[in-house]
Amino acid sequence: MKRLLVVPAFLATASVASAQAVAVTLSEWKVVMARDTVKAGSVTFNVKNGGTMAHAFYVLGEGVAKGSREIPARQEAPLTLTLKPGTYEIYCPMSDQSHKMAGMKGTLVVTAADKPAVAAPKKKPGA
Ligand SMILES: [Cu+2]
Repeated sequence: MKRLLVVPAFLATASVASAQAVAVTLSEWKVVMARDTVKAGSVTFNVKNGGTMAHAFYVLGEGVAKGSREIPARQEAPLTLTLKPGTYEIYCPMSDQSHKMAGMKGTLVVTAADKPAVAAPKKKPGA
């Protein structure tokens, strides 16, 4: 029996502090995202094809219509998008969307970016 060596992809992607990374795993016939809610801004999807045939990852909504390249089985590809708040459809666009119809789809919710955690100091009256 062969053992699979799994190297965490996120170890290499922490260069930009504000960027969010979402691990995505494609297989027959699912799209599994490490999280389905992100904050508005730059989001990098680290898309891994864990299946046995080629898949891809596509994001549609709020004026965004972009996808990864076609990813051969057992390979990975990153996809970085700038997303604004809203609801996005994610799916595999392969084979005339028959993969999507087979279940490779999901929903991504983008929330407004964080407000500053610390409130601005109040001005003292009459200062
Ligand atoms: Cu697919």
